Amino acid sequence: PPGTHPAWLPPEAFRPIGSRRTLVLGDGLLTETVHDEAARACARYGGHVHRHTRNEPYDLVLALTTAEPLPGPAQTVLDEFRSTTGPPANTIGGEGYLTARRHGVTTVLADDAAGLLYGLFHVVRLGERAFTEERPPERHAPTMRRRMLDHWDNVDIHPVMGQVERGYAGGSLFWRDGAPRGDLARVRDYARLLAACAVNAISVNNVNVHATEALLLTDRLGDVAAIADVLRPYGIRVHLSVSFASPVTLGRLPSADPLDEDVRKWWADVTERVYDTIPDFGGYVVKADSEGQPGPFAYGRDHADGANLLAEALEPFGGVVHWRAFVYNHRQDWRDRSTDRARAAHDHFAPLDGRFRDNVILQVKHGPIDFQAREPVSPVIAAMPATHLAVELQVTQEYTGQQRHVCYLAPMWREVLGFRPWGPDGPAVADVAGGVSGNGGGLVGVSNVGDDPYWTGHPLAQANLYAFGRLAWAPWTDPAAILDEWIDLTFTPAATGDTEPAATRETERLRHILHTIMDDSWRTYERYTAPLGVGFMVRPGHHYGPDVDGYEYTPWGTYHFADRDGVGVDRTRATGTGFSGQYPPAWSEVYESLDRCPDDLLLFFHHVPYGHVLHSGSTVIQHIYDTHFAGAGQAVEAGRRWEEAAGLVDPSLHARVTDLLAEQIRCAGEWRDQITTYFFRKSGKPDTRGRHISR
Ligand code: BDP
Repeated sequence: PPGTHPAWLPPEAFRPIGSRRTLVLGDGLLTETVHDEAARACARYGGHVHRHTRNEPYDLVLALTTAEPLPGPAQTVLDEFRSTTGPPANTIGGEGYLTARRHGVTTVLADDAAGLLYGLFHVVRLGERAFTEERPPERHAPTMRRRMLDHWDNVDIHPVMGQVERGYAGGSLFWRDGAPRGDLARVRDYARLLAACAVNAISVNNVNVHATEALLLTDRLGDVAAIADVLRPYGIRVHLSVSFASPVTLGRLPSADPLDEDVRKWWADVTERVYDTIPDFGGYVVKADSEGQPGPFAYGRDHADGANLLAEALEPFGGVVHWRAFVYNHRQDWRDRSTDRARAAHDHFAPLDGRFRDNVILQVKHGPIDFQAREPVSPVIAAMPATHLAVELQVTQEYTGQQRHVCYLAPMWREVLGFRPWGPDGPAVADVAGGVSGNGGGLVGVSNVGDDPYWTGHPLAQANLYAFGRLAWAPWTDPAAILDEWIDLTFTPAATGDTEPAATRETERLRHILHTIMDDSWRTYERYTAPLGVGFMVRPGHHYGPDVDGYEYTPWGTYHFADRDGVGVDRTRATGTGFSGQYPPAWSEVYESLDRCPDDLLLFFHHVPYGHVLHSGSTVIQHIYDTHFAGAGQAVEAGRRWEEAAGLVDPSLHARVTDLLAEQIRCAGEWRDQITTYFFRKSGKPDTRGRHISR
């Protein structure tokens, strides 16, 4: 709740029972953080933390494998692990940890201090269970080494976008009215929150780099360094979004041409200064030649030239450039039906595969268009085997309810990460982003956090932040299991009851209510908004609420082509834009075939008559009516279920969610009415179930 902080460590771990003791062994900044966390918990619940092995019994041992000598319980666990798994699998590895409970002692071992920190949070997740049953050694290591959140935060308030572009959780954590916010305690809490789900990188400013923000690279670098200092103890490296035109706008050079010697020198010098100031600086994020941002096209160069320019400057310091593949023409001639925005990223980037330097990460939005509630997976992900690819997700709910609607996104992300672009026997998206030994581009999310007391505006949107980190670490995890973890970490029994069995019962009731509301909430949202993968029926500009034709006759390239006979975008090779041909055969054949194309994506790939029969047996028009009535009804049902949570959660949190659900119900009804009316008028086809559709 606002103004308080949750109990981070389970009381069970630190209650002074008998000889309860915690041992933290090892060196390095992050080991100090682990120690401080443990010490803080002990101060709160009792118990003692030791830094050196003594001849005493321990309940919790947190140690680096390099600590000499390892205390008995830790050595036993390490020996058992090594004897049961042969090399090379018997190493723990970077950021990984080994947990076990043997002979009444819970142990976490890691090769590096980041692993120790993540192991500590694993114990937190386990709660009491970490200290009850015996457990054999279990190794946990991240699938993706890069787990990053991009903040679309402006330093100055932007006249249209405000302090945070597409932010729905108040102001920025970092900036206010053109200056650093100065509340580093809050940034520290944020770092801790991110470490709890193992996010290890952030960028601190908007990808649309305006004049003030551009200065973070040079004159205002000290502001970035101050943030980096606070994030460092939690293992988080800072990145900056930079403008490709910086050599001109900041360096007063006549050009930003990536092949110009003066330009290369400018970036090299500036980058050296960055690393003098922030030695563990992560690197640059670049949006170029997109939606008005400058880029290499102005100089007749391509995006490999552009990305390599910055990569060259960062390389001596171990930095990376996150170069975004979100490049398209937002001033298309909408009357020319052969142009297709969905094609753009693949058209621009696939031919460049193999030309990027090793420290370039091409950051690809998960879908080919723009974070709609339903899109196919971007074909770029399968098209660039010689390039490090990161998959970009939108944690901030721009197109999924703007943190006024409940929309738990982990099921969508899990589908994306599990998608196999080459067919059932090929690697999945998670394998591509993970790369060999985790060294792929990883997962990047656009942050949904702001200075709101609940961090994310809608308290239930916190689950998306948490799930993002967990899926970047372990992409095969069941979204419902992640939700359980989040529920356990967020709603402590202490807040819900007094005696233990009663508290447990209440927690379980709350858990059931939250699952009922959240598990299917993404599909509910999909049902009452744009149908069958067609996307973009939102109000132009702010993108909240329905406006079916809002973008239909504009230069943005996002059309549904509804007329009296049918709806959808023909993206086939035979008769349409040819986008479907950008996939490997396993999927291009599926998507192109009217018979095989999944219902969910039908209108993304095909223009069909309203009477077209789906796999579900329903017609397109009837499906549109049915899903919109069903989805809006499910929003009402979510509101009803939440009423049952009164008394189970903090009253102010309950009130906040109640208000937001009222807005979701209103807005879902508006979507239902506008979409059903629109399609009824276009098609003239009545609802076979006779529900009221206004004319
Ligand atoms: C779109 C947002 C816009 C962002 C853009 C991006 O509407 O505000 O600048 O994505 O990803 O979804 O750069």
